[in-house]
Parts: sequence; C-alpha cells; structure tokens
Amino acid sequence: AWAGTRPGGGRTVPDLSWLTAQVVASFDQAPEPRVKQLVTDLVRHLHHYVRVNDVTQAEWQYAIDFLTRAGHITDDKRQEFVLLSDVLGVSSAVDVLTNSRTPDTTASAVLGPFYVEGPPVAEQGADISGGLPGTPLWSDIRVTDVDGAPVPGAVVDVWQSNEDGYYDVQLPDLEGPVLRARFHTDDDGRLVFWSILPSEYPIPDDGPVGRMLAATGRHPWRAPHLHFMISKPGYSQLITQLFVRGGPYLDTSAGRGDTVFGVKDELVVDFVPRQDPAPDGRLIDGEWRL
Ligand code: MBD
Ligand code: FE
Repeated sequence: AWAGTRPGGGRTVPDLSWLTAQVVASFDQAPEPRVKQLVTDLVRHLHHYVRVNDVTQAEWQYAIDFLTRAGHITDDKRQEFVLLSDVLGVSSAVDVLTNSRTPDTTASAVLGPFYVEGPPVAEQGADISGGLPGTPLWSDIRVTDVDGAPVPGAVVDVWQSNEDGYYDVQLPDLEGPVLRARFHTDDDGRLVFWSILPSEYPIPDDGPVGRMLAATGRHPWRAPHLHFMISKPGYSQLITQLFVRGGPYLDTSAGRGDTVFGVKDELVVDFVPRQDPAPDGRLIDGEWRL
C-alpha cells in the first residue's frame, strides 16, 4: 500500500522544538551562508512535516524506500527524481522563480527528463522527423532580444515526442537521434525547420512516480508540446515549450490538466492548419525574446 492508516490518530503529539533547535544549531559553523540557510530551513520544514502528520516509523521507512526506488537507475538508464520533482510541481515552481528574474523575456518552461546534451546539428529548413509518421509541422521562429532586435547565431536545441507520444530515447528500435536537433539562427535571427505535430502522452508511469500518481488518483498525461533551449553568450538562456492550442490537458484551472503543471498561457500557440507546402500540414509562427 502507498501508506497505511496511522494508529492512535487524534492524540497529542510531543513537542519537538528542542530537537529541531539542536539540529539547526549543528549547522552554526557552516562556512557558506547559502548552504546554511537551505539545510537549516529544510530541517525545520521536515521536522514540522513529521510532527504535524504524526508520522510513524513504518511511514517514514516507506518514504525512504520510495526515494530509494525513485533514485534507482532503471534498465533504460532513467531514474525518477526529475519526474518526481515535475509531478509535485516543484520543477515548475523553480522555473517560475527563475523566469521572474528576466521579466521582459519569453516565458520559460521546465526542462523535463528527455533533453539529451549535444543533439545532432541540422541545417536551416531540415526535417527532423526522421521519416516517422505524423502531421507535417513547419516551424518559422524569430529570436530577438528584449528590444525586438534579431539575435543571429543563437543555438536552438529542439526536441519532441513522436505521434504516439514517445521520445526517441524511449524507442529502442530507432537508430540514432530523431525528433531532436540543434539549429543556429540566421542573420535575421530566424529559424525554420520541418517536424511533425506533437501529441499528448503519459509520462513514464511504470515506476515509483507512476505508482504514486495511481495511488493518488492522478493521471500521467502531458499536454502536447515541443521543447526548445535557446542560448547565445551574453543573453539569458531560454528553456521553453510551445503547446498546441486546442489540445488536451491544457486547462490549468481544472486540477486535471498537464501532469507536470508546465503549461503557461503565453506558451499555448496556434499550430495553424496549412495546405502549402504540405497537405494537412501545420505551421508555427513564433517569436522569442531572450
Ligand atoms: C516530458 O516529456 C516532459 O517534458 C516533462 C516536463 C516531464 C515528463 C516528460
Ligand atoms: Fe516533453
């Protein structure tokens, strides 16, 4: 079971402030003030948490086992700490804090677990679909600074899932990377490429995080999105996602939306239906400020 029923509910729990004070005092000599602040406050919150919930030995052992399983490297080389942070909304919370430091730039969004360092370099106009089936998608994006001036030579990494909602790293039969690439913006800060329309998909739910979602009555679905990481020395780095307007799991108000709480209204864009040059194609016409 995810957690047992606690015996002796409703009792008066003992005071722990003397113990909390001892642990807090133990960090007194921490040489780095930021480290001291973070560990001290973490201890305060954890002590508060176990006290107000009158946590039992068995429950705490369960929590430790859960974290151990979450950190365990699986056969497909994943571990689930990022995913845990994502489904608890902590990744999004840190993302909102980060983005608030650069208020005039395009909204950011969480990195997620499927970014791979050093994707294959692609030319302007390239097709990154690797021939996988799907609705053709043409992206035409301009990268500017906060005053609207074009940013040439920016490195733009793109990654997305296929029509069935799998990233290449989840598809063992694929040879080499697909649906991920590194582009460079041209002299006008522009970037154009072909891929396919992304679809909604469940985050990996066969591990401990998936069990937690099931045990709490939550679904594992993410809204359809494309990932981007845009960098150029001298500019703030932008890690963001674009969401398909009209797609499922976008409704942030219902509590039943995107399972990692990654949707921001500003990032929901039209993927315009378009006949030319692809029949039944779609078009993204975007602009980002770094
Ligand atoms: C994803 O594809 C993703 O983008 C995030 C943030 C979490 C899990 C899977
Ligand atoms: Fe993703």
